[in-house]
Amino acid sequence: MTGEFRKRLEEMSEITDRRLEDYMNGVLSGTSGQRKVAEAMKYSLSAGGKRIRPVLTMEFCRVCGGDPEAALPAACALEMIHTFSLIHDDLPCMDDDDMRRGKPSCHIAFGEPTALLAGDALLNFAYETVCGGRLSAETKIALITELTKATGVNGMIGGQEIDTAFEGQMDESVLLDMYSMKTGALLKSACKMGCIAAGAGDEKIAAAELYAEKLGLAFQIIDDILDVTGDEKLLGKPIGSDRGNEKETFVSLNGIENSRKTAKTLTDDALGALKAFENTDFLKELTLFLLKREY
Ligand code: GRG
Repeated sequence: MTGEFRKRLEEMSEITDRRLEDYMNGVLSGTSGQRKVAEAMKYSLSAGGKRIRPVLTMEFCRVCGGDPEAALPAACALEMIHTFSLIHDDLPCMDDDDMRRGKPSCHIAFGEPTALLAGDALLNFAYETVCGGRLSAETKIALITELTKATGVNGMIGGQEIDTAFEGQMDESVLLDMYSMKTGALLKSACKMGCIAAGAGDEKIAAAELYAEKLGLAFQIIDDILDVTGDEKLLGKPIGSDRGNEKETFVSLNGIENSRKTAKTLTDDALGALKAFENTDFLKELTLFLLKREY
């Protein structure tokens, strides 16, 4: 990992953090009786996290010739939806996890009803955020269409339903479909929304989609590996918690070494899809960073 890459990654993540803070301060300034839910939104959103989705959006916008700043509202909206999914995922009715991003989960800090509402409010505020900013109305509609599809019943929420409701032993093809929906759909949107914000054509959008499909699966397989081998302090949550001990993961079906090999192959495929773009040094390093990540 070059120093230049790390510096830019930090810069982009700080730009996202600052804008998210501005949005949350705006939300807080208009509250009275509902202040607790706004505080819960801000608490979970500012608890850290790698900010991978916003970075992907801004970077795909840049490699498509757009201004990453114009994609920032969309990038922040993705982080809001991601954070909403983590808040709900930690609830007792889902994975029932007490720690997230190194801090007590939202429902531990604010109580279950407020955590549920904070997730709902972040989801709604994400769409309000995409409606702001300086892109054309047509581009904003394209961005919102992409985001709703990725989040909805045939995307992240559908993937979560398969994960929680599936009975019996999950075979690999069902597991991979579930991963593509639960984790992959939002990552795919992050890449595609960067292209859309830049006004890119169908060919570029299709290449971003292919890149993200491969990256999304590699990302979730690495997540499974870290859930077995990771360091709880670095991960900010207990290991062994992601899908519950009794559920299949890519690692439980294939073992750690084979899972690492598959993640590497998927990463190589993702790198191949970047050939459709120019100036991809940062994206290449990011793709490799995600393969080797420890958190
Ligand atoms: C509407 C009821 C309702 C639920 C929403 C809960 C849910 C649907 C979806 C859960 C999706 C989920 C938790 C997917 C896991 C994806 C994943 C690998 C998360 C970790 O992402 P990182 O590593 O996390 O980017 P940080 O903390 O770095 O942002």
